[in-house]
Amino acid sequence: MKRTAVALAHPNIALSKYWGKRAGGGNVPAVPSLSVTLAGLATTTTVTFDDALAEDALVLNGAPAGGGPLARATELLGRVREAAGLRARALVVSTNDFPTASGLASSASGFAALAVAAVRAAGLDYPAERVADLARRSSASAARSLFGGFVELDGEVARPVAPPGQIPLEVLVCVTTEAPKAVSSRDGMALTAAESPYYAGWLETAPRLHAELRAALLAGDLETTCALAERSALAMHASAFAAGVVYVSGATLDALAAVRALRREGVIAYATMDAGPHLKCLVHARDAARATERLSRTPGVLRVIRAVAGGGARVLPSSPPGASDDEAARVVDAAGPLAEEPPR
Ligand code: 2P0
Repeated sequence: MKRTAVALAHPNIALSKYWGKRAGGGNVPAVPSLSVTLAGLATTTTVTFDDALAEDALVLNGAPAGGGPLARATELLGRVREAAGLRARALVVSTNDFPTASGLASSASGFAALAVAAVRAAGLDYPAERVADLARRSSASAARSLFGGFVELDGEVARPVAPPGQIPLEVLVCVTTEAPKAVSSRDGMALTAAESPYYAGWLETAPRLHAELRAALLAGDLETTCALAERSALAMHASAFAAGVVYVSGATLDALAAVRALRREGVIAYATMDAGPHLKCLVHARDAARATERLSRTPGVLRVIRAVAGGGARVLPSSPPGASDDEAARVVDAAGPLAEEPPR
């Protein structure tokens, strides 16, 4: 027998950053974070539990994947199998409609889409919060992609805090390299915690920046929200830098200088960076075209991807070959609880 479901999730960019994990395991962040889920870029994932399969299998962007990516998918599938009392192995087919080296966290949208599709295919009746918890165990930032708009992850719990239209924000992703990152987030966090003299400072600073940013966002204050986001990114990178974990490149710093030059000209533009050299410019929507033009001609910036806030992860209708009509209908009906909120 085959049980299948398809899900879609968008990447997210943290405004207040998660960096570091609580002791004791379970992949629980040491500090709260707040992100914006991006529209227009998506991972689509199909999970098919199939009694005829001997092992789980993963196809990523059209190519069979093994090693670490397959092991991490299998770990999530194992949790779902255990909860659902299923023994069948699964075929996972996952596709990003954005380049993997774009600096957009494909693990966030990837594990969010995988969690939604696996839960649905297994027939588990989980609310979004519980699916987010499942995704968090695989990749903490993935928990935030379950929800649309502006989303908080505090300890083990992810929750939406404001709708996509809360502030007129555009995110300009400045791609600075096509190469994969040298140090994974996971390793970078572990090194920072173990070796940075400034990690304690980060742990003390991050919750305060997060609370201030959250309050500014809820007040509809775009400029303070973005200014605090830049502070959070710089504090995170400073703590990592001191452990020898350097994600920025010369191009990142040139783009940062361009963002600051825009600011001196009166544009509301701030910068954030994640575990790689790409810079994301947080800009007022009215100035997004001007900022894109400026950043596009900054040396070292290969291209600029524009994005706005979007919706949460959701089940897509599917009529898999071999599924009974009942099964196909069940998957379609199931789109309800995790459906995207209507556009605003
Ligand atoms: C964030 N990042 O808040 C921070 C800022 C990157 C820099 O969350 O170990 O892939 O799988 O939980 O979620 C990237 O880390 O790490 C991340 P794991 P994840 O977006």
